[in-house]
Amino acid sequence: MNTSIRLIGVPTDIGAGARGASMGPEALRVAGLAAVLEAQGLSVTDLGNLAGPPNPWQPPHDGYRHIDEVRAWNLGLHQAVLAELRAGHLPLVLGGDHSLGLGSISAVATHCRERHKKLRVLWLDAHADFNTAALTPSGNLHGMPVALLCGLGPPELTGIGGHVPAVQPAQIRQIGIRSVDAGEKRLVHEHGLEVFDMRYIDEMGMRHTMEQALAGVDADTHLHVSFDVDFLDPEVAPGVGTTVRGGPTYREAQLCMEMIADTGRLASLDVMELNPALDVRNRTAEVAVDLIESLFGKSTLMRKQPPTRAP
Ligand SMILES: [Mn+2]
Repeated sequence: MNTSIRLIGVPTDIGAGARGASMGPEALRVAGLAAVLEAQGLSVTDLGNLAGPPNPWQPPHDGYRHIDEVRAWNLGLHQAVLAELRAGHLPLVLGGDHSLGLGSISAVATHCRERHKKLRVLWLDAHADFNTAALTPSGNLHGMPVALLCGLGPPELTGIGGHVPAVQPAQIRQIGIRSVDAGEKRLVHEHGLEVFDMRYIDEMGMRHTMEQALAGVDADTHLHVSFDVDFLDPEVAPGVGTTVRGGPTYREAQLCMEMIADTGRLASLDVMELNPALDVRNRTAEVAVDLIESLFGKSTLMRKQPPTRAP
């Protein structure tokens, strides 16, 4: 891969139900993200952090919390990601809460339309993030980005990329899901989202799951990964605001990342919801960096040619 990776920090918890994901970008830097990727021979440029409005910590208005601020952060992120893609770079978004998936993925979708590329989004998460204000009392927008991307929600947010819906449900595969509200489940089925939940992974294994999720990805496909750190089992990754028991183990997650890397099609990435305020000695950030390393091709495979590494 001769792509140049661009780190874009988005230090906000504007869409979350707990404060602290705003510190995520710095924790990933402290865990050595750039150095680890550079050690693999990749070119990495850290563009620093985007700026945006502070978190006013208000209750929901008309069913949504902080809609103006969420829009502002996502507009900025949309522009930043689109600029990097147009310049031929690989944007790696350091969140921040998962409401930022809206700005990031709407930009990726715009880019794919411009280049006539196929888009495949892998949504690695404990949650479907397919809520609407009618379904959730909390109004936290980090539970809604997939619905927003599919055109469900207020026009101030669904319209961020100028194309509604920004993506089609058929372009998305969700993996690791294990916490979905009843109404949300109905909506997910109505819209035909393809979901590989934990029951599926338990029964079929991660290898088969990833083969299915990646089926059809070819040389013409832009592969985007939106990695919510709560995808992982809380035993592995305690530093998130919305832990759900029963997630993938460290090794299952590694296999997931390695199989994505094997496609050679990864073209953009979000790492979201890391919350250092809830972490233990930055352990979760270090796990996330390990997994990102695998996503960019560090292999534990011994049976063929092991990758050549400097001693
Ligand atoms: Mn999420």
